[in-house]
Amino acid sequence: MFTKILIANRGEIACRVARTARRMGIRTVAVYSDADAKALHVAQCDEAYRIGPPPPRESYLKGDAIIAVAQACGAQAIHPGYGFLSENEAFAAACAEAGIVFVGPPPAAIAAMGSKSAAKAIMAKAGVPLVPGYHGDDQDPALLAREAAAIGFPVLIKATAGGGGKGMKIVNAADEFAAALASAQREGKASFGDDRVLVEKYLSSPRHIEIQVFADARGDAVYLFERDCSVQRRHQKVLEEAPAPGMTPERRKAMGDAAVSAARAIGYVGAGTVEFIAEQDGRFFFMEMNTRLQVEHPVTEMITGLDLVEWQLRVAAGEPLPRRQDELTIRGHAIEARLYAEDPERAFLPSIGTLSHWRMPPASERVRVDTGVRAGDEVSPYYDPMLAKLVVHGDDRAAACTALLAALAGCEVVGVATNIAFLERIVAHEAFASGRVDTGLIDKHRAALFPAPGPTPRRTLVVAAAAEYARLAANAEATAAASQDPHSPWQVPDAFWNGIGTHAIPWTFADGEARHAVTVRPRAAHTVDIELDGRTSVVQSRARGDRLDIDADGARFVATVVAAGDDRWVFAPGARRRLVLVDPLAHAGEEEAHGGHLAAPMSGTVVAVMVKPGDAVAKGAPLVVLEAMKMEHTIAAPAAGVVTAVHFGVGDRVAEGADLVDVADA
Ligand code: MV4
Repeated sequence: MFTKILIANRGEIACRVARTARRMGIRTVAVYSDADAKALHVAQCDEAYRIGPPPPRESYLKGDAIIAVAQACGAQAIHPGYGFLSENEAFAAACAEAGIVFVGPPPAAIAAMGSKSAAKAIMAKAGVPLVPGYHGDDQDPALLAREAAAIGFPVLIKATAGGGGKGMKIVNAADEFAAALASAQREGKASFGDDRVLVEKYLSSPRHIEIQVFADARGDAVYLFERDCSVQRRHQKVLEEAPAPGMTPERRKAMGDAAVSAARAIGYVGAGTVEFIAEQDGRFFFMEMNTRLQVEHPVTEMITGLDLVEWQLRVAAGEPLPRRQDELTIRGHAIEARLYAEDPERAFLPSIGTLSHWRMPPASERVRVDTGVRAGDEVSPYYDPMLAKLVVHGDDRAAACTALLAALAGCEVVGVATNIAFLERIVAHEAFASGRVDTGLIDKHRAALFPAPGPTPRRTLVVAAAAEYARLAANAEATAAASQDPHSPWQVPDAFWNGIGTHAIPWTFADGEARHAVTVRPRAAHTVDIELDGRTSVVQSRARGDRLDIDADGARFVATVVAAGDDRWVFAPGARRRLVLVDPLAHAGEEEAHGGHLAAPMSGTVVAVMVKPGDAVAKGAPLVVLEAMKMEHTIAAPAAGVVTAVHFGVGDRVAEGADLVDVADA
């Protein structure tokens, strides 16, 4: 076995690989970009080396630099994780050339699966079922149209070099074919520099079922059962589970055998995944093979009790597969939820910022949290916005769903927008709970999954007010403790007696457009009356670390309230909400002065400034263009006026909420 490996990746997967290596007594070497100098994966490895600036092209994709680090520090193998160099044939070959083991398949196996049509030809020969279709070399439009008619509409045109849904066109009838073909060819050319296409029978609501395979260098291969990854949004997986709902032992064996045949057909070694799309009646068809360890491998680990990274390292070191097919069994049910730094309310735009508060549910037999971040970390625009994977296990699917909802409820994130509430809605939705998943689930249930925000729950406001009072009392005590004068009234330690205890304190919390007036009256130490909407609640609260043990009218629960500026993030059972503490004095008079102040809707880089102070602008005129995660966002004038100030220039980085431009009313 290796004594030292280099991990050519970042984030959760680098941390996850390091964990297994450490357990196996293997020393670990991290590489990092300037954006990751203080990242968790760097802290968790035994050694770390800088490889370049933040953009992946200049760091995590620089194979030569990474191989040079491995050679210099004496690492015998490189684990590429997923993404980056993991499916790069040239990198796998360069490792071999440098005398370093690439923890992955042989370069030829990567190459064989790189082209969709070539992969399909290999699979057809190996007897793996394919969607009825044409994947030949002849790209004559008339021939393609005849093939489409022979397959029967609807058909799907796919860019041969494509992936992730790019260059895919559904064609419902013969007279739409020519235009759709031209469009798919243009997209293929633009995205991949390759305008070749294939044509397939279109399945309207398939399921995405993939088989985990493993092969060793002696020619043995096994399958580690299936994962159902049907719940996706724009080809981005959201929830993955194993086993697949409704899978029968016979179909599992048929798909497993087909996947093993696929692996054998290309001389595969290591961890791989064979993707199928499946009809509701159970018929399945080969889609593609991923020649890497996948993001969602933990659900397979949870149901098999195995460590796939350990298997990868053993196979890469020349050992045989640790188990035979007849020694592999499924226990219970596992589900993974991907937590992304993205904003479901803003078209899932990636959200960047500092994780000012970060709490994940505690790990246990049933809950696993794989993450590459910790409180205080910066979520940068350079890399994938996945923050963590929450993986749960239950005796059956219903138990796993329950465990996942509980785990999601324990997630508290402040500093970036996340998809946590969206995940909670999907898992709680009947379509998911019933196991009737397919790739159209999110679109089909859009209304339920993107509800308009409802009224602020009373509990949210009660908790926010109790926390505000606790904060005030704690400040008073801190002031007393810091006072030099032993006779100062501030020395009286009980907030109830030191002045703040004798007044009713009014606070207003904003939730979107709504305003909620709350009055807090101290009654005794740790006990207040909270009046809201004409009703009074008796609330006891005691701080425990950054949490509050609350008893509100006899209901006991634990809550966290995180203050960030005027924002108050409330996390309590059934409540996950941002309120804004409205300070009646702080912004007095501001309304007028900043009437036309325009704030950055997201963090990003200013890529264009169209105006200067003194310019008259019409309503809707573009003022500034921001770029975040390769998407452009134009800030327009909300009303006609005159520009009084421009606070940033082209190339400046701005934080969400920063003043960009001031416009005075015309
Ligand atoms: C399909 C299909 C329906 N019919 N092929 C999307 C990405 C690519 N890897 C394969 N994809 C699909 N191919 C035929 N003949 C539907 C999809 C598809 C899809 C597949 C798996 C998971 C999610 C999906 C979401 C939309 C479309």
